[in-house]
Amino acid sequence: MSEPKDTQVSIEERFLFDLQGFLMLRGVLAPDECAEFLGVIKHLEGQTFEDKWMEAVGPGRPTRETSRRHQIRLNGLPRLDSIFDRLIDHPRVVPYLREFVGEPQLINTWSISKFHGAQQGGWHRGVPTTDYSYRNGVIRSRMFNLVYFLTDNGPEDGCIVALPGSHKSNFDLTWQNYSRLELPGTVAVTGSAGDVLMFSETVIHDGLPKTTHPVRSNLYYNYVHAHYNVMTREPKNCHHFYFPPEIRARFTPTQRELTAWMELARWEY
Ligand SMILES: O=C(O)CCC(=O)C(=O)O
Repeated sequence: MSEPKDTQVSIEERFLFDLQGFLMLRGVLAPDECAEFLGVIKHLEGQTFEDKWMEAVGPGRPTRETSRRHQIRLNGLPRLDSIFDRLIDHPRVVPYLREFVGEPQLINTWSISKFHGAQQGGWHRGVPTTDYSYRNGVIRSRMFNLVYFLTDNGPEDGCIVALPGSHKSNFDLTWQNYSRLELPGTVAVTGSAGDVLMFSETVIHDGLPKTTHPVRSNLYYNYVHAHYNVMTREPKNCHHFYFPPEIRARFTPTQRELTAWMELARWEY
């Protein structure tokens, strides 16, 4: 895999991403596309999954997680429906993946639907601040998340909340001592259905409580640099990270390139 020479990412976007640790892309999905994804998510959320793979590999994260009240999370989206393949290499986001990650590889995919009454989750970052760098004119975010908003994410809809600049903060606070927007500098990251939030996983973030009634559903596509060892990260989640050959056989060349690590990993049971 080689580093791209040309970039479609503007200097203003590079500036803002480096400053904040995240960027919004507006209007990536059309309303009918959001409706199509929402229909599939709703159908899947109503199903039960046997997760027989756990018999062979031991306990892990279930496909359908409901441990948080008023919230449903589905793990390993392309395993559940081929509709999710197309977001692996959405043409609007691929230039940003290449610009900010360098050699991006898809590691994890999930959805979160939040319903009225869902509570704040807990502040976190996926990787330490040392996994963000700017050197010789090149931004590198070792772990990078794309969040596709399928519904509006208003401030009361349980939207994501983030601390701009925390991808290079030199101080850590006891994050969990601060609820909602009390953590100094935090902002509610709002947007409309069809928008995409892109952020470095070094940014401190969380989800706000949901006080409104219509469901809020987002899709999360998490990428790492090719040098990152995917399978040691979270052994209980490997089933959802890894797609078997029969799934990758239907992928486009770019989708295969962005999941190439799966040809090297052994995950048979
Ligand atoms: O969408 C949310 O409520 C927060 C999601 C989040 O922080 C995560 O999945 O890591």
